[in-house]
Amino acid sequence: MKQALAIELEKLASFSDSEAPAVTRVVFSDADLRARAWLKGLFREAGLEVREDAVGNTFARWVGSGEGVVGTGSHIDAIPNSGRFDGTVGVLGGLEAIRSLRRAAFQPRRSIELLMFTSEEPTRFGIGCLGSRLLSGSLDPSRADALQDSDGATLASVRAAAGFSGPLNSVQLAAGYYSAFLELHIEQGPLLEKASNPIGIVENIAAPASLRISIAGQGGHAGAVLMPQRHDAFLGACEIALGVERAAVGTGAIDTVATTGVCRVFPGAVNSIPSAVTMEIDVRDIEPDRRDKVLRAIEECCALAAARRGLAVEATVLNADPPAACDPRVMGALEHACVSLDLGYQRMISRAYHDSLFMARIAPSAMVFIPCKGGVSHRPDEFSSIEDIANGVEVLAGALAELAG
Ligand code: HGY
Ligand code: MN
Ligand code: MN
Repeated sequence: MKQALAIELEKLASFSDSEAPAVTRVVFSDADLRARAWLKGLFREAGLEVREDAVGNTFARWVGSGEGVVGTGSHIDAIPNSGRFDGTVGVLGGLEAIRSLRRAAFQPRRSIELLMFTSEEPTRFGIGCLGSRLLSGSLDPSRADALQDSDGATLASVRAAAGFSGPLNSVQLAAGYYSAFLELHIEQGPLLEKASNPIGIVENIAAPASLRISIAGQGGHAGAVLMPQRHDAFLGACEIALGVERAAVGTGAIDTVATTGVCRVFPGAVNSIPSAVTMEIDVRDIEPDRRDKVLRAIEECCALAAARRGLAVEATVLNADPPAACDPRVMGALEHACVSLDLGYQRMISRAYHDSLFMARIAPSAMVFIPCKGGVSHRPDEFSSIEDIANGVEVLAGALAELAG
């Protein structure tokens, strides 16, 4: 199993818009569509019934003998210049868990359905988990279709060009569609490796929020405009970025994090004073009230920078989601699998968000983590060993068998 899975992970990493070992696979890019086509072939080869919804969420079902469906899955889109294991371990690992149960002649009473979610990463449309938000009824379909990428192309036009048509309001799943949902994912943090535990069982998923900040200044000639006359949009952005850090550190809680991950300067010429800047800011905490305090502090910082520098600053909260609690019964199934496999595990929180954050709104859900080297993720040197991945697959298979049996 290990060798075949390692080869498949390698092949999936080859569908990328950056040089190996980095992976870039933005939703509905050509690399993404080629990866999807290849994976659907694997799903069919494994004897699964494949369907796609109007936003490209892909479902591969092993039909059970009775009622009910247990879901598992993750995403394959990858942020620019990132790694090959984030998300993909949950899709290819989920497929391998199903194949291993079929090889063992297991007969599921409930169907087992593997999902590949559309656009877990916020890269193209600014909001993460687009596919699972729509599946769980957490995002208004018309607002989703109107979301634009940095070229001004809407989700509606991009998904249609990728072959996904149909109304987005057909995506939401009926209540109770899944009796349980599980996601296998790399930890994207250092705790499992530090504790030498091969498995993490996630109890809570942190509450993510993101803002878009638009700053308009005056611009002008870098030589002719004297310093007292300037309204430099980039210097406003610098004040705001440092304010973001101050607000997060200022809560005094180690669980509060904030990042200015995007800062686009216009016109971007060395001899032209920046006239406009767009920033995207990511704020997270396991306590939503504390996170919202940081959002408010950032908005105050924007108003101050605007007043101090004679800028127009607009802050838009793109999303501010509640955290998710994982389900005790589903976590129990993961624990039972660890015990029967004699694998050490620990319960933990996920500081990264995942599609499970939204699946937990419509199904009893839990996540199983495996270690990643040095806790590194969202970087080309992201790495999980095939032994660790195989452990995660075996725990997932055991839990699926319990929940679907
Ligand atoms: O940003 C996250 O937490 C996830 O990796 N998209
Ligand atoms: Mn990610
Ligand atoms: Mn991920």
